[in-house]
Amino acid sequence: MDTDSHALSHHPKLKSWIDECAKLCKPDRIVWIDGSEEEKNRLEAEAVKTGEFVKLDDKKFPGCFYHRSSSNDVARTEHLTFICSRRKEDAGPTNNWMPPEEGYRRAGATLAGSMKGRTMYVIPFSMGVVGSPFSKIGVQLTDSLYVVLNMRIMTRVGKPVLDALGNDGEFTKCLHGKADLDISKRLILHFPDDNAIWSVGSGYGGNALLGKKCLALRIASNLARKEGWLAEHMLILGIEDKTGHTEYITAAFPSACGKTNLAMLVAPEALKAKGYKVWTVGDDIAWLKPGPDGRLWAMNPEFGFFGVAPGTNSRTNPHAMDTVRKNTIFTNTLLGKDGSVWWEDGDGEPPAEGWDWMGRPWTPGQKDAEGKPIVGAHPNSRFTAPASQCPSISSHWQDPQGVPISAVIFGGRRQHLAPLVYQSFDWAHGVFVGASMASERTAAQVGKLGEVRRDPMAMLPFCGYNMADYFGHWLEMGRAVPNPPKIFHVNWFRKDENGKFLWPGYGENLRVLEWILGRCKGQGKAQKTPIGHVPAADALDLTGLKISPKAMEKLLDVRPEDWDQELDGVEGFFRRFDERMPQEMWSQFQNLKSRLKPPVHA
Ligand code: GTP
Ligand code: SPV
Ligand code: MN
Repeated sequence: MDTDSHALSHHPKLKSWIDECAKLCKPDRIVWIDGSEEEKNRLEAEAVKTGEFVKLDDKKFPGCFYHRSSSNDVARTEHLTFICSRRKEDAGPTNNWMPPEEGYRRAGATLAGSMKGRTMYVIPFSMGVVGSPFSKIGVQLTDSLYVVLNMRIMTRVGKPVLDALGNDGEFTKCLHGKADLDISKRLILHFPDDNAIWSVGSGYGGNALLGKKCLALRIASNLARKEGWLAEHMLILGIEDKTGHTEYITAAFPSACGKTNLAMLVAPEALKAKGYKVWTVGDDIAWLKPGPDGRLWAMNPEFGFFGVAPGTNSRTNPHAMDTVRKNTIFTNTLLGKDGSVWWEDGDGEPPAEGWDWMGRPWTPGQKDAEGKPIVGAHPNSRFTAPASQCPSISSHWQDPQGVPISAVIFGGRRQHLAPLVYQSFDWAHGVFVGASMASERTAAQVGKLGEVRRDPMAMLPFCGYNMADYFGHWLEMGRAVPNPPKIFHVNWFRKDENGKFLWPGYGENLRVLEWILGRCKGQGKAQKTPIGHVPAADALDLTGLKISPKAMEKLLDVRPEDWDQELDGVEGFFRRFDERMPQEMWSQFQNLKSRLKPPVHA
């Protein structure tokens, strides 16, 4: 085996772990990633040579590349994702579990010799600013150039990370092998007791970029519980008012439910006129810690955005469009023969000729045998772009300790039921609101689209331990932070009887955020309902927005008889946690039940 001449580390445990993995996977070569520009150019050229990358038109898309993943490898595969804790109870009823020995054995069998003829890259990476006590270091071994080039955008990589790690620093051991991309052998395994992740048989997104969902959520949520903080599937944004004062909000929505869009929100004219500006701190993951001022602070551990392409255009998300103009990797969109990329509900006309996300020749308007239009881009096609390129990036996005949070928002995709916005009565009720939330399934994970499933705190696929303990930890955090954020729930996706969205969404969502921030300051008119405080009929600033009073009424409507039905779903879900469920969650459930159906007194 040809070992990299410039092995950069003097960390004995790191080196012996790499030796062990190399012995298993048997790569021809080991190459350490240093994070330099020279390295980037070299690896991109190599990826073009192997066919993993297609270089896009350099005038229209400078520094951009196209990649198509295997057609059965286009979204996270939750059924193949496991928490390998020592005891099954510690993974809880919502996670797949496998004994650690079995995980190592099964994945090891697939990894054995799988890197013959390939290069194993060593990627030292930091989630959070390099060297900060708020950050965590990982080292990913991978045989995928695509993964290397994505990790270089999504995380801080290379020499500075090894320097921060020193000779004996802690790091998460991340082993990733494509093997033969066979879905029947695919396994995404987390070993919280060993601070390790093994991923085999996938080369895409959250399955393969191990710093993201695997480390920054599943492993980090375990660390966070031990160390007294929270690792969450949340965007972070700042809202600056006309005095120049900025308040920060985090929001947890399930995958493909609007985090990137909200994080990059552009104020509608009427609110711009009031002096509001919105700043992006993060679009997918937040680490929240108690600050010395008694508030909860949030930081974005990532360095780039891995965003959904379809639906992104200059009207819905102009800042995302500006962000992806250069130095961006596009995955599974349409590839034009003119070296362009395009996706459904994107900007402008599609190219006259191209290849769809499966590599088949594609022309606009093409239909399948049943006469249905053939999409050019996979619904979960994505862009990978540096966060620094976002025009609305906050000047505080790289503050190691993050920003102080005024409001936490939970939200889902619900055609019916959930009103546009409501406020919880207090922290414990807010934790209940998060724990009982549900959303319709999207294309970001393999499974039946549109099916309503319970997705507490948008963490169902990402919490690395028993969620009953996780709810308990959330309750505990409320007690540990003297001045915690207020907790809200939003739903941009309520539909009318014709199946049309009632709320225009996107930039207009700032009208809701304005009410939320008002409520945090004890302002903002509200009406009390059984589920929480909903804006009073005239409380949202709707200046310049064409929306009928009837639509607004429907958006804010809370119908006890519908919620009564919802209770069954919540109860069934909570019961899955047996004795482990904190009593407080059941008290909250009973309280909601009696608010919906006040007991009749004789
Ligand atoms: P992940 O990256 O998978 O975690 O997704 P995300 O939560 O960041 O979702 P994203 O912002 O990428 O939005 C997903 C889809 O929802 C896109 O097709 C958007 O166009 C659409 N969307 C986002 N915000 C809104 C909104 O306010 N209203 C409506 N109707 N659609 C929205
Ligand atoms: C999500 O699915 O929530 C994503 C994309 O952000 S992935 O990185 O694939 O998890
Ligand atoms: Mn996400």
